[in-house]
Amino acid sequence: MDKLFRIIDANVNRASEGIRVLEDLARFYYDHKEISEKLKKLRHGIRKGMMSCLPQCIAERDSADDVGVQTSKELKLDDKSTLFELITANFKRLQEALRVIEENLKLLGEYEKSKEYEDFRFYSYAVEKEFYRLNAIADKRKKLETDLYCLTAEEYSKGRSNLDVVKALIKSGIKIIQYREKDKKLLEKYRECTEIRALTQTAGVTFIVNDDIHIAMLVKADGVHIGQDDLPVEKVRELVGEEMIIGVSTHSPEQAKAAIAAGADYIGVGPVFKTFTKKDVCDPVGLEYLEYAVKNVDIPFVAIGGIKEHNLSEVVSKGAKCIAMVTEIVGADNIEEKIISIRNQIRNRNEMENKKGDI
Ligand code: TZP
Ligand code: MG
Repeated sequence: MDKLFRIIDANVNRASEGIRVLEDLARFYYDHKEISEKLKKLRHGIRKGMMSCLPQCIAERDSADDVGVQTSKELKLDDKSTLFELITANFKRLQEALRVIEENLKLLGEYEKSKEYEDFRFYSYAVEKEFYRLNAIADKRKKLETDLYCLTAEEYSKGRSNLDVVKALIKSGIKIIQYREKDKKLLEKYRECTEIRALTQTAGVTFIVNDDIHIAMLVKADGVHIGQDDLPVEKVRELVGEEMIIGVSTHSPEQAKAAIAAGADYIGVGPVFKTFTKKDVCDPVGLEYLEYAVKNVDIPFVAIGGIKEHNLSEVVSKGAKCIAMVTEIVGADNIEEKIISIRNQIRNRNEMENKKGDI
């Protein structure tokens, strides 16, 4: 029976090492204090629970003669290439180790203690779920990192189809495209979105569908964008899951706070200026709400509404990092040239602002 301590020893180490990998990811990669603390406490609990039998564990330890080491090297089953794989592997390592400890403690007549390790295991399932959410948020943030957010609007596209516009946007290096189409039938919208999804997928462009959650889900878009009068964000999340981006149009600090609390991944901030593109939109909120967002909103946000080349610098100098334009781009004679010109302006203005900051 003493050999059972060898198994327990190996699995306390296995569990603690698995947690360490996760704890350091939470702490240094995701900067997430709460999850890193939870994992730290779990690691201490697992070690502390075994302190009383540490002498027997050490006595039975014989890593030099472990018959499993060579197998592990030969099989290379532990190779990984994504963070997701790393996270999954280490939670599984932790949970399997806890189960092994649990079972062996029973044989050693330590039933009560085995139940403590069962509790640790169940706790780890809950933290695993939180961790996956963290990973999903990080993935979604990466998809939202860009300067220019473009939307379709066929009626302002100078006779070009939504698809033609999307192709021109992709060719110009645009990294986020929203399909926004208020006048077409559902089936036509679905068909267009299917094609746009294929094009954006190939090009590595983030694709967001406005309003139609079911279309976003069916075509496997990266995200869905909803307004204040659409379904509540929490309910949309229930439908689309953690991996899909949810964007919400907001027009005031109160709406921003509510959207963030409800789990939005980014918010639209606007309309900054008067716009005729959105029919049912409120009056412009001006640069004031944008200033609020720059100072207070800690999720990605997109400045939108009436932004054109001639007023772009005002928006950039207020600190907006991502700017959405509809008619200015889809209605341009030459979309590619327009985008080059807008991007130059954004870059120049940012450089000016940075220089000001250096003085
Ligand atoms: N949401 C707030 S304003 C707006 C949307 C979709 C329309 C912006 O269009 P434009 O042509 O850039 O003013
Ligand atoms: Mg809407």
